[in-house]
Amino acid sequence: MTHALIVIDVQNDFCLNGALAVSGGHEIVSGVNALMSRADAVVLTQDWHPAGHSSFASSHTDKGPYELTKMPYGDQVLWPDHCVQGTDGALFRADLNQDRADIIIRKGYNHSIDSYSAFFENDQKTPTGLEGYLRTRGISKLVIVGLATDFCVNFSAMDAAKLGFNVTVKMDLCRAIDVDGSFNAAIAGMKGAGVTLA
Ligand code: VGL
Ligand code: ZN
Repeated sequence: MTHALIVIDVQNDFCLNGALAVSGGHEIVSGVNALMSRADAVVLTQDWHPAGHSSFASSHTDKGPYELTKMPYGDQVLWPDHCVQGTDGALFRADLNQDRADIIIRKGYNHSIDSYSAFFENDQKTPTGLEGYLRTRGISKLVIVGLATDFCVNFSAMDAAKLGFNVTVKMDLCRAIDVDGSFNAAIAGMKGAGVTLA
């Protein structure tokens, strides 16, 4: 089966000393690089927000980071400013092998909608185009790794499973944020959706 390695958001802001650092985020990079040679296709995703993005707590006078707010499309966790377009924090970790990437999917660039998933924005209907890319390349199996397990990895894996891809998440090559039980909820959700957790 033709398989793609989907590397989620291995960017400076999600790693050591980053604006939204995920504990141990930098530890996965060498293992992720090692998986690339075995994949038929390599996709990197890049969280890519305009300054003042609606998912930033700093854009809401009444809320702080990690608090929930209501958006027209549903509940949204508010984050510290991160992965702002053109900043060093939005760059991939320097030690990530970007040369092997066939395509880089950017997401979160619409000011008023966040996008955790590599497939759809958080309104769950605006596509990024990744589904079409994978299907036209004849790819049916996805191995997903990256940051963060409970947000962008989880949402990407859930959408991929709903779209009918055969999905494996390699847990040792992911790290979580874990706000308000989000890690356990993500694990339960992915298992329920038929995602293989390896
Ligand atoms: C992510 C929160 C906000 C992620 C991105 O990559 O998991 N989390 N933006
Ligand atoms: Zn983001």
